[in-house]
Amino acid sequence: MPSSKLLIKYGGNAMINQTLKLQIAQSLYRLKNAGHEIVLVHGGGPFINKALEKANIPSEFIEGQRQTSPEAMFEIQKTLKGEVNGDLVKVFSQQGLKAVGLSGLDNQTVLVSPKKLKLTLSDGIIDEIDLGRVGQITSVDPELILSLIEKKFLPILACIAADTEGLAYNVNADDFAGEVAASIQADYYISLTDVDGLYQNYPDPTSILRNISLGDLPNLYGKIIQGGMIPKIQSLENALKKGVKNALILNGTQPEQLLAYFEKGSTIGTTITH
Ligand code: X2W
Repeated sequence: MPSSKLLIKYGGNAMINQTLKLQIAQSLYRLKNAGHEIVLVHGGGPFINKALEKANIPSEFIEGQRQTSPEAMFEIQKTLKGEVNGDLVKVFSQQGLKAVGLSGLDNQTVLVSPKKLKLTLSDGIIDEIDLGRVGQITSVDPELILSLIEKKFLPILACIAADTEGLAYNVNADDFAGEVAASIQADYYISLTDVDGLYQNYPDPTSILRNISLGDLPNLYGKIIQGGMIPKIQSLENALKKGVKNALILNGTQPEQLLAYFEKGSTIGTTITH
């Protein structure tokens, strides 16, 4: 496969195990040596849950977005940047990956405004929910990321961004990854999930859809795209519409899938193209 610009979204259960993290780093090392340019965006939902619990801060998700008070934001920033990003940079650097830890705050790479969520209630009334410090991305400046990958660094971005005043906001990692993938015009936006792809009939492995097109997606929501997959696929769809060439769902708990797909050209995961 010719070398490509890869944006990889890493989060959820694929992150909580140190062995998996090490295997991902080793796979990325091989891909980078083969000439691919790699940018990693990470979440860390399970780590945030633990940190908020420890700090006795209640937390609730509304439509896949964590309602975030200023106190919660303080803990989230410490967890994502100080703990999760710091550890990824350490593990990846030890594998020779020239890892650089960043967030959307660096060079104002990602700017946000407060996210407004409108819910239609059963009686048809539209309610606007205040999510607190949850950011809706308004712009991404790709310059810093592009200059790093050009010099063979591997930027690792935590999904935190600020408004124009510098106030920090929590951004859903899938939303963040999709917008960054679009801004750098990635050849592949790879979402490392906990499953092997998009199933027509979960968990029958023969029912995984291997190739679908952007135009197929509207008919699949609510049918085979359900629950936690909805925001992930919406983020892939958004990125494709903004110029990303391919979107790919792989299983992050099976790190060998990255090499199987990009080195061996194996038919695995689900690829979404234009
Ligand atoms: C997410 C950010 C982390 C994330 C949160 O607070 O959990 C919002 O919901 P995963 O591991 O990719 O789920 N932010 C606004 O998305 O992490």
